[in-house]
Amino acid sequence: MPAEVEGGAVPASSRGSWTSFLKSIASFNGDLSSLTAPAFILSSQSLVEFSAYWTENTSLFIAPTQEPDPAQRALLVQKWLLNTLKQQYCSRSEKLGSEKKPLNPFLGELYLGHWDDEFGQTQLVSEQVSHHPPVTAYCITNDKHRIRLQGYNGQKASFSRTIHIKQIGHALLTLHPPNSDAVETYLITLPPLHIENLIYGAPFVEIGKVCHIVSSTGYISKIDFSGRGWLSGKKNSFSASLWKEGEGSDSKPLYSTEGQWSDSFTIKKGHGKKADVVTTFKPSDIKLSRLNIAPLEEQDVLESRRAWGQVAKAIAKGDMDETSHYKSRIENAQRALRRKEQEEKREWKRVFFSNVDSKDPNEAEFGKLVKMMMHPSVGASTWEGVAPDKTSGVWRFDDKKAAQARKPFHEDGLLALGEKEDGTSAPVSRVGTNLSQAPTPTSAHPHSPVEQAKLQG
Ligand code: HC3
Repeated sequence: MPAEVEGGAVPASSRGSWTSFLKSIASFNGDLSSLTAPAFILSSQSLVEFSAYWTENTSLFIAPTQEPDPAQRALLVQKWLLNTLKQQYCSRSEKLGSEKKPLNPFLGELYLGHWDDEFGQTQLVSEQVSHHPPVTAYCITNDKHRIRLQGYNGQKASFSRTIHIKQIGHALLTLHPPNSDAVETYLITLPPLHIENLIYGAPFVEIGKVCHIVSSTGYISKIDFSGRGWLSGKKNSFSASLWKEGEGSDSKPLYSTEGQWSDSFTIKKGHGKKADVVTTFKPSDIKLSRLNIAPLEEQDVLESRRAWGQVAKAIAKGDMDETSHYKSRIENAQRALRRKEQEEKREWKRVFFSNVDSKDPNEAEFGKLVKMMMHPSVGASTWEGVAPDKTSGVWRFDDKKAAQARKPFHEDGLLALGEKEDGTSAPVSRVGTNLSQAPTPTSAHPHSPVEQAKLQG
């Protein structure tokens, strides 16, 4: 069947389940983790890994730290961000043929690694800081070049013709200009997305609306996204402008950039017909650095690849009974642990991140940037990037905690996964003190149709 007909990209044996999936998403409740997807669309990559997409282009990430001129620095930040979009939003569908359903990280799941290249070491820490609602926090630091990106994000989905996803949260980039101890901060907003091509069974992501970058140096970037069939008629189109607060505007910018973020774009000085081309740029020309992560046997039990190892193997084999069994083992152990924490009136300890209060003196700069972004001249008056009720707080990397963090990161690590030392299943009731509420041990029904039906990506 050609891919362009309804369900055409779906394997013949899965067409029925794809149709049921399409019917089910029309009425789902906004929590992406509750979507039950057919087996062929499940990915073995957890969402906690997605944080790495921000800086695989290390050369562009580091570039602003080498630039003495603040306007050029702000332009380099914009260029880096535009460049991350291909990795963040279409690398998976390019590689796998469609956007798969990632694994829902469990609370405390970690993804740790570092890029080692000519720019020194850039370290990545990504931690699932909330499960309901799901929120991932990350911090990426290059000490040699004194630059750090940190942020957190959750997603809120809705259905109207397709799946629409609002990203809740934000990113903060801090850096030092060359030979200076001054710190400058860039607040980056996260654009909304929608899923295209669902009906044909080969979904891909498109970015919508707007993304802003506001800086403590007064520079403002606005990126307007337009999908296929709008403005230029080309997919992943955008137009961006950069101006200085009080000295220009969105329509009278210092620099304007246009093109397709997944293909090529042109940066011009000024705007309109008289603007001079500064450079034309292709994200695919940029060398991406490979993230180094510890071998599985050296990983902490809560590190993503180690924790989901058996699920990933089962997905790769296409064995859905086994996938369901190992996924349920983690999910049931998590539920039992949450109950135990509730009974003991304690909370799961986050290893690297803490919740901050808006009154915290360290948050003053952030407060100023939020004000700047909400100013009518910038046009982000409806920004939802700080909504502690929707992200279980406002999350920041906690250097003190990080300095003390040692493997094993949690005493309850194996119990949190429902595992014993030898990798076999721990009886889940060991975790729950209230036996009447203890979930069914997952090992009891690894192949039951009920477990299969519950299978979620
Ligand atoms: C919506 C999404 C999960 C969230 C992903 C996020 C927003 C995560 C943070 C990253 O920085 C950027 C990012 C990129 C892609 C987003 C994913 C695309 C698809 C996935 C859905 C949960 C999958 C929906 C299922 C299906 C079968 C339609 O693909």
